[in-house]
Amino acid sequence: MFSQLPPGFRFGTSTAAYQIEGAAHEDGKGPSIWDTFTAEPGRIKDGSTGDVACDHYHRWEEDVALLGRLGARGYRFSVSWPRIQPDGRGPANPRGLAFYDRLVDGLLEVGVQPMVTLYHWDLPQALEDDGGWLNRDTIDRFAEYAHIVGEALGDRVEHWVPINEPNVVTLLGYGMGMHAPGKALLFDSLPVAHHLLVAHGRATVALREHGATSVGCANNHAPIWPASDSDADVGAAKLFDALWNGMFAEPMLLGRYPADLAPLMEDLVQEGDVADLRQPLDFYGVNYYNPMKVAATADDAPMPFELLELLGYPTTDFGWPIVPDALREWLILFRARYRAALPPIYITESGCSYADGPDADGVVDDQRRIDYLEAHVEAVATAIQRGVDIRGYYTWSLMDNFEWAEGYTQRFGLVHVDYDTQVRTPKKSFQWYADLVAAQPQTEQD
Ligand code: GCO
Repeated sequence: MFSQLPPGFRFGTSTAAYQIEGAAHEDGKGPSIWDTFTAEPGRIKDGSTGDVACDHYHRWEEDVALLGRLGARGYRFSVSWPRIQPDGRGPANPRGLAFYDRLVDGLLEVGVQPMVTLYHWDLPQALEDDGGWLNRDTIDRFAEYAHIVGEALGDRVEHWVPINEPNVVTLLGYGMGMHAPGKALLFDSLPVAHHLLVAHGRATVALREHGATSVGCANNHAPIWPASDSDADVGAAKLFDALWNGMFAEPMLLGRYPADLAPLMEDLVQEGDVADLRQPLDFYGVNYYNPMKVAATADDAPMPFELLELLGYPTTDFGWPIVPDALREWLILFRARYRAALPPIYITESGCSYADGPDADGVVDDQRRIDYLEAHVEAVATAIQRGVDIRGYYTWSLMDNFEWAEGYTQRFGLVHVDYDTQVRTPKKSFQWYADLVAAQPQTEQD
């Protein structure tokens, strides 16, 4: 299907703890900021929570069996910090650790290699009560947590991602209030970005002390397109590009903030921070969905930019534009920009929301998802041909799950989940992906 993909190219799937596990108050797990946020009226589109989600905490063996049947060698999941340290500090909760211990062993038994995300947004509420990521002390708490998980799982996990999408945590969680913890601090959220970056570096060091041989990242990146070629719109797009993309890529890869943002960050940078945050990465994870269109705003507007709908492209059921060529071109530009500083890339998230459900025969015909995946894998394959070192593609997501502020109104899975019965139904795209994986030549170590 994609002859130009190198042998051993890794296909995988991705999920996250709060979005699939459920068991939100079970076996000693403490509350996370998402347990708090979803309980606040009006925060979630359908008023739902992750209390049950896909009940993966209890059905993990069934889900591991699905992964074995899919045959994709990679599976990216996250560890719930409050399941390990209920208050975000102190000794580990043995029942929490035991869950992930069993999960990792179960995955390895069916030939699936774990890619573990330490933080996929579910901060222990107790730490948020002390300021959360606005509080520098959370960096030390995160390093302590990384040591605990690294010691417990470091001998069996293939790839590690300390923090998922620090830009979304910063801008949506603390800047705009659209995600937990729901703070709308605008530019006063920038300390969060710095603390996340230092925490990422400290966790990388901690994981490596426990034998981790592959630590990377999972940064949400998007091509930022100005609404017009006016100086104002071009300037606004450049600023948003620095905030959304450069704010996290430049420090991780070059040990510095983008020039436009450095003056805003310099007072936050303490002795040793740059050395901490700039740990060499073994891989660079890219979460890609679509380009973003940005326009300038009026002088008295709260922010100097605004996101506009990107028209002229087909869209998913979530309304997100489908632009696989933008992924290809962005990867080529990204490599040209960072060249020797850039380690091999994994696409750690790429996927689409389509509402297709089972028909009268129980078949979920999500041909649109197949078309989407084919186009985006093709874009990756062409980028590889054009010289970008990309080692794998992890689609978001293995199964339909809790889509943050959208609740359960969006379905991203290769597997349909009936939330009333918890019945899993592999969609047509599941078999297509399984066939794609089977057609991909593996190397002996895979
Ligand atoms: C993200 C998160 C995922 C989302 C997915 C669809 O990239 O926002 O990592 O948790 O569910 O991307 O929005």
